[in-house]
Amino acid sequence: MNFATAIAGNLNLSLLGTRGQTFWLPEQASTAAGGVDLSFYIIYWIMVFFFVLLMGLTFLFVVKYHKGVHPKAEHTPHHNLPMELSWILIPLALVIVIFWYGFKGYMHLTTPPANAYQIRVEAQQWTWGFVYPNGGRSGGKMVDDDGNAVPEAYLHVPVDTDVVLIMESKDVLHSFYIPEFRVKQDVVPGRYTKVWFKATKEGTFHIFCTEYCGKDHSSMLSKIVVDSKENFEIYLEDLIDRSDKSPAENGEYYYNIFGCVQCHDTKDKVTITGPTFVDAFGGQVRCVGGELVDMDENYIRESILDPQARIHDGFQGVMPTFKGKISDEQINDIIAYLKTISSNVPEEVKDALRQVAEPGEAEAAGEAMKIDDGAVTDSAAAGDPAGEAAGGN
Ligand code: HEC
Ligand SMILES: [Cu+2]
Repeated sequence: MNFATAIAGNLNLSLLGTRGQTFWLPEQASTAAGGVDLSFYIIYWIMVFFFVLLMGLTFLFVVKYHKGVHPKAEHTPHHNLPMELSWILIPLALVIVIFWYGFKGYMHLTTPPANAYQIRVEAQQWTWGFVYPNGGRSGGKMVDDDGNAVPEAYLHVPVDTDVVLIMESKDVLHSFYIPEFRVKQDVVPGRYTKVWFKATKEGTFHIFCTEYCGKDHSSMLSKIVVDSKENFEIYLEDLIDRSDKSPAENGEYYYNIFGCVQCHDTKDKVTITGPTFVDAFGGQVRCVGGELVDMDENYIRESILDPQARIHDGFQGVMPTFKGKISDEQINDIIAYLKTISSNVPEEVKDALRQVAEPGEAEAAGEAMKIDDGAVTDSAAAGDPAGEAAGGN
């Protein structure tokens, strides 16, 4: 590959631009890009060569053997061994070369290194979700309802590191594509698929869904941010430390990154796929079968973990379960958020949920815990002789 790359580089086969982009292909930002582009341009230049040759000869022969010049048609020769051998052997050599580079590139792309850094990807109509090894999450819609970019939605990876994405779909067939990395892989419901890469440049690149997956397929976009290794560590830490945010803020954050935003409105009181959350909390919901349910903490929790248990009348039971994916704490934050957007909840309660717990308050709470601990220790101490007595027996 090195030899060929060197030749390709010297001849500038791919018309390489300054940022590694070429005439037909975008910037190269992963270790896979060079090989993919090389295969592409080998085929491309072979085709250019034969196109020019064939069209040129066709034109030449039309002129040379025109009826006016050669009024009488002649028989063509029956055999010409050297010629026949040449049109067998030359194309054979060419397809072997194409196969060799294609196969090597394919094996490279489909075999993730064993020690690659693992990030899980969850595809759903119509967002991407990313789960990091420390439990942190990013993902969701790239642009909020007011048209502002949502950087929390982006996938972050460290530069110069083998990264493997283990991908699953919650609903239909999607396809994960990063043009600058030259990687693309179907994301199939009911099974895991993998894609791996080693990003070579820090920066931000596009993620597309390239499998038509329903109404909003064209907006199933995200971005991948390639961080320096140090910045990636900081990003990971920040992702799980959300103690500087209020419960309502955290709830809104989780509502976005878990993709609730795709199906539930929180601003305009409109029905998307599911019911709106505006003024929902504290009200009542009529379920299929006629049962009237209070829209309270328990109903929200049940809806998230077991959405099919009770279906809101007039809606379809298409909500996926988040059991095993969402923590109790995250559910609590979402409930807090839903309270703050309901007029059924008193203002004082909402204000409290919008407060960030002060470090001082947390300390005070810690002290209260210590006092409790003391009480526990005391009673345990009191119980000790009994324990010893039991041991003595
Ligand atoms: C694919 C679309 C979809 C996604 C994603 C989704 N939901 Fe739903 N959700 C629905 C639909 C449809 C209903 C109504 C049918 C039912 O009750 O299951 C619903 C019902 C609910 C209800 C009950 C409300 C009511 O009026 O009955 C709650 C609470 C809820 N969802 C919360 C969430 C949360 C929180 C998330 C994200 C963690 C989420 N949903 C993600 C589609 C979705
Ligand atoms: Cu898709």
